[in-house]
Amino acid sequence: MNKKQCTAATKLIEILKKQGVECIFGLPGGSAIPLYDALALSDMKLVLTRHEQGATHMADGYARSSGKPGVVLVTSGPGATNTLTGVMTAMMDSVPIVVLCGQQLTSNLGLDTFQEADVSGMSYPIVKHSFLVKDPNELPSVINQAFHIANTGRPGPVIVDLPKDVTSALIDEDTTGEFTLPGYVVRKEGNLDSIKEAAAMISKAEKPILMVGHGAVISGAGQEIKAIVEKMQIPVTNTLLGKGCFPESHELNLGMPGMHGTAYANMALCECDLLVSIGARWDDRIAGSPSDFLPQAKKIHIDIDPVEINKTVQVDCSIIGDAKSVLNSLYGYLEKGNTQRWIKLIRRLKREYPLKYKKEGKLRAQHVIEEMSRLTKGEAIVTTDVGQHQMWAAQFFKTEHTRHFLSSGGAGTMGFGFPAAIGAQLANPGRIVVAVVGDGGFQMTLPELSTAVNEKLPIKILLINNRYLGMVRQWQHMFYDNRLSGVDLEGNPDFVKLAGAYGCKGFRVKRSADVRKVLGAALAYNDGPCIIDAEVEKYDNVFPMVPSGAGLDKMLLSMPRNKLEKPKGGT
Ligand SMILES: Cc1ncc(C[n+]2csc(CCOP(=O)(O)OP(=O)(O)O)c2C)c(N)n1
Repeated sequence: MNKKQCTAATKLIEILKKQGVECIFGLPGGSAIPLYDALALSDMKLVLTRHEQGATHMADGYARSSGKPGVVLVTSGPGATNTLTGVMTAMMDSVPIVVLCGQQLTSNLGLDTFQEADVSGMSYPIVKHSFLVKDPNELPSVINQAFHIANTGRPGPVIVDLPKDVTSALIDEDTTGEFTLPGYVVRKEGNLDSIKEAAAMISKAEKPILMVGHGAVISGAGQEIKAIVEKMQIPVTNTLLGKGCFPESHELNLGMPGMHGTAYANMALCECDLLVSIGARWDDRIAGSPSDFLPQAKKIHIDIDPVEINKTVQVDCSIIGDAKSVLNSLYGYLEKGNTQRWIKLIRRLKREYPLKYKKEGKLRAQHVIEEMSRLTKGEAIVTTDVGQHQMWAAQFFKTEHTRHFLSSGGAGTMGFGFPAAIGAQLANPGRIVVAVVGDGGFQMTLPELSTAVNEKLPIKILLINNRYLGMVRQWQHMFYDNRLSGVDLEGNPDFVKLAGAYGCKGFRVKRSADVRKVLGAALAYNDGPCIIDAEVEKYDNVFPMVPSGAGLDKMLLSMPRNKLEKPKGGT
């Protein structure tokens, strides 16, 4: 080997380090061996996962909780296609991950050779960008571009497909990997005229609400939101992914709006005269019927991605820019109005329509989640899976800090919660990490228990075990005459024994009276992951509920006596 040359794979690891990468999540295979070989020769940490989907959700949880891109390294063909659910999950929620895929030799591409799959081609609808590298000399620049694209503007996943001959080739050791991307422009500051227009609308509104979404979390706009709320006395509702950006203990916090939002958030939205979306995209869990969404209210939309403006809900004023920067300049133009009567009404709604659940009878999921929230005092990083437990976590796990509530919002990917907790715990070694999962979704990425045990991560897996695919059962109960079809999880394992088999600790709780004691013991156990198998009421439903496709004014506070029509929305 010429002294001044190194393999492109070695260069790649060097560039990852320069990008600040601390660890890589993945699983090897033939076409990725040169990359794993370069890893072995470096001091980069590898987290060996049991499945590539798990690796992708780990990188995602790492990124959501830290703000730094997560990195995945897998092999070609099935290794690469196994990442696609995780890539779609990251895309739907604007999460920066870089997925490096081994690939067949460039000379074999298109010949249906062993484990050849056109992953860059098949990924285009679900990535921010995909690269297929054919020239080893371009690899360093492409890797730098991948990080730049993933983590600037509206973040998102980037796939880099790396043929084996490319990663094995020798390249100049001095290659720095510079690049220019003239077509890729990120607008940070908002248009000043639009900012002034928005400020005037907010200043004169009598019943305004701020709706804070993931864009506000990503831009780190928490302080700016708090400053505006306190100056203007405006209540705040946070989307599922906006949880924690504005403290939920604040008296002007309304919690989550929409399908399973708080009654007081939905009622206040139906009354407001101005709704300001800060990095929230009016998604169909909130604006079930976008064409007549809150017709009484003027709407302002602040978003870094111009594509989101007027995509579903038509707005009166839009500002394209980074939330933190836009709110910073907006603050200076705001003149305090009078929202006293509005705040009085908000207080009354919060008092009269609190979140509630039955305390008597069998153990309730809400009780277990609420107690875990109480014991961790808003300081835990919480990940969720998808289903009823996710919505109860959104309702009852109070979040005080930004990047402390991680959930698959847009994609609703079952199997996300537990591996995301592994990524979050690795990025935040000193924090308590709680994964709230259902017995259905947990079993989709369960083998990652080995990964968590190997890494000795003290994750608390709070398993809300109702022995059903609960959220689907709820819909069949409410809208399909309780004809249960394909939802009974008969055949579940004994999760405490299962924990033992993986070398992790298992706890079980069946009675309300034992909840505090068992959760306390789990929180005190820090030698590795533990499963808390909470055997909860099987037939509980999540309320409030706005049937999919309906307006917020159609919210149900409990199961009505009359037969319900099938929901109009798609999901
Ligand atoms: C990968 C995937 N498959 C199917 C679904 C559809 N789905 C949404 S919620 C749900 C039930 C989840 O059951 P469980 O994990 O036990 O949680 P629970 O609702 O009981 O709390 C299903 C099947 C999904 N969101 N993701």
